[in-house]
Amino acid sequence: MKARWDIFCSVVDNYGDIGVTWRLARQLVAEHRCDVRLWVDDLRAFERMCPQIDVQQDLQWQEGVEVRHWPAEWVKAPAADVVIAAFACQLPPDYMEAMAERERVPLWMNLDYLSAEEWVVGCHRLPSVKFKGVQKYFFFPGFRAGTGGLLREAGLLEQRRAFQQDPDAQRDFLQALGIVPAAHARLISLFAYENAGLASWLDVLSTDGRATHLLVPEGRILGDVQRWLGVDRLVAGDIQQRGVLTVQVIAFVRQEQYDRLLWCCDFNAVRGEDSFVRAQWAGRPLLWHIYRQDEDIHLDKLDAFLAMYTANLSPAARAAVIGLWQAWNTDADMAQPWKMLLEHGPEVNLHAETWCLEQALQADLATALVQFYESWI
Ligand code: TRH
Repeated sequence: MKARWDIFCSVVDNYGDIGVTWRLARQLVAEHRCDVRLWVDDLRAFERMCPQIDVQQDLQWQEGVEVRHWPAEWVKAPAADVVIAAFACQLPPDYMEAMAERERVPLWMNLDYLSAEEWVVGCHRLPSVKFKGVQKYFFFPGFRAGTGGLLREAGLLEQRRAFQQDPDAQRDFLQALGIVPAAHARLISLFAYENAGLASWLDVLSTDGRATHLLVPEGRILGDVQRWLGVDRLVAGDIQQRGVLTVQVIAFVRQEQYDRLLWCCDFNAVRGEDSFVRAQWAGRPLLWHIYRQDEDIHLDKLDAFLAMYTANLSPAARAAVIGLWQAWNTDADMAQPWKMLLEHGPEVNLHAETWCLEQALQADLATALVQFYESWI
């Protein structure tokens, strides 16, 4: 019998909550033959990365996943064999009752936030709270051995490599999105939150010795881009030129297309959680805009990742990567750190692929969840 999984996603803000759960749901269906119901409280956020979503439908099937609108007024539904509360979201009280009423109680997990901090290893798979005999467990994704790993579909790296070795496929893909970079221009994607340091980075890119074509998906950073360009309102399709820098605004694309976009770029600025992981699988150098948390605790997370990521770089390249990422995450001036990074370009490029391969040695998150369930029953 196929195991039935319920994944609960409450969209707090932005796209990471739905981005992660949608990716996980699809993978459980496609690679582990699970029956998956994905409960989402905000179908509009979902629609951005999956345009075939019908926001009016409470129940629909998408790529083998039963997508359910998670209504404010809960309608009774039987509990599944495995229940995932993504990012510590609160399950409907009636659903919790349904879990407790089952003959065999379900495996209930909190799928936590991604962090490279060491303590994650000690907490991964630990029991959390209990509700009427139903035990909840912590499940932590992560970069270290002993965590739940990262979302990575089977064959992803092979597909990525084939695409990166096929200039025609890349050109056709970009052209279909209206992107035609000049020959030899450096292609950069920019997905970030508001950032006061952006202007200094754009200044240096516009006066650099090499041309840059910057792709900016519509979103939160656009205000800073507009201010730097001195224009009122940018929309998808707009292209502006300043010195050797071309700035192109692009529409938010489907998740699979966003992967390909990252694969095409020489450098990717990403944010949050899911785009951050996808940029690592792209095997290209990246810059992470971490999601801000109270009391700057996100900076500990940033340092923990940087310590791991740069451990095998030469001291000078390590300092360059750390300097750039720290500047970006503290709204500091980006000019000098960017120039430093360029000086170590070849080493940092090579390292991006090595890091990707090292991370791919771990079991992926979906497999780790399935294995946990199998060992639990
Ligand atoms: O959007 P994010 O900032 O999301 C989150 C949320 O804020 C969440 O609450 C917080 O906990 C988390 O960050 C840390 O960044 P993220 O995680 O990268 O999610 C973006 C998703 O959008 C990801 O799945 C990739 C997808 N995407 C597309 O599908 N198409 C696009 O064009 C772009 C730019 C992104």
